[in-house]
Amino acid sequence: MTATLTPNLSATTKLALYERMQLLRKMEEQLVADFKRGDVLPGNVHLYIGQEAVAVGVCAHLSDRDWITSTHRGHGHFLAKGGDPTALLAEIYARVGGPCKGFGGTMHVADFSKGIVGANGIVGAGTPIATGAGLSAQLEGSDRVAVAFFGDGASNRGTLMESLNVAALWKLPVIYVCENNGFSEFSPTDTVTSGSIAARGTALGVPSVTIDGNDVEAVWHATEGAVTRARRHEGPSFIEAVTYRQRGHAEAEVYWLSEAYRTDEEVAAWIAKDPIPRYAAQLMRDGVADAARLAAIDATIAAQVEAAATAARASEPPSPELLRPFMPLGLAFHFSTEEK
Ligand SMILES: Cc1ncc(C[n+]2csc(CCOP(=O)(O)OP(=O)(O)O)c2C)c(N)n1
Repeated sequence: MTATLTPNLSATTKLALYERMQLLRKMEEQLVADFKRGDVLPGNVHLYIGQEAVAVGVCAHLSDRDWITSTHRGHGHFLAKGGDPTALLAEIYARVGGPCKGFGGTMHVADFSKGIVGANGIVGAGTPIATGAGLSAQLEGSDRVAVAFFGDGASNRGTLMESLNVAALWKLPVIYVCENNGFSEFSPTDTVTSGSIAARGTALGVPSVTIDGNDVEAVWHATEGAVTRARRHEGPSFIEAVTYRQRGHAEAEVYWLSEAYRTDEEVAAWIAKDPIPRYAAQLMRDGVADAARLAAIDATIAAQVEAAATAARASEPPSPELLRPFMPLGLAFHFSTEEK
């Protein structure tokens, strides 16, 4: 992978990384509260809390012309890539203001105008889609790049090997970002995953690194090299970002599970390495911002999230009429004759 290009980030960049991570965190804290209250959230959600440094450090290098594909745990990727917070909550709340007009929900948030090709409920389905986006960039001769975000569980799917193979062979501008968050549903990674995840890229000649995914600047630097390489048409890269899923696999798991699959001590040890307080401490230590400045950023984000939640709740549930163009012919005929 390309050596470090920008050794020192500017104070503006550092504060922007902090601010964006807080947006992701506070949006999902809103969802934790919504789930507990049970009034606006019509179903389950998979939260990204604890992994914010990955999406934010990667997407800081991307413009609206670049693409990302995401996973069932996709809210963070959507927001890091510049997706609209109100639209995101409206989709999750099943309201017409969402990108799928409330019919898709949490696992189908997308915004093509921002290069967000979409979250995806099928584990491992995003890697071939990002690879196809990379192929389209190559065919049009542009410097666009595509990023596939996926989990350690998805790294065991054949789709990843197929994607890496063709991307390496054709030197496609794709960055494969595996978020190794310690679990595939309720299975610890080392009980279902052989060998090193980054070695899956190395085996096919793709420059691959394993980094601390809770260190937003480490993610930023690794991605800078990978994006530069991709924009120069030098081919794909693979980043394994080691992080931790602080919440459950899904918020609803408290109703499904009869026994714990991890200890409180393990969770606490990782919360002590939470990427956001850790970065706040670093910014203060380095004199980039004092506590008051960071508190002001936090307050601004909290107000933004509250406004987004209020606006999303005010959005109407979608009318069944909106489904008509997508109905099978027979059902559409039934509806049309019923009205007469
Ligand atoms: C093809 C497929 N197989 C199984 C599932 C069920 N499933 C949903 S999430 C998940 C675990 C995914 O783990 P990982 O890729 O590590 O992502 P994480 O949940 O940790 O973010 C599984 C097995 C699915 N949605 N799709």
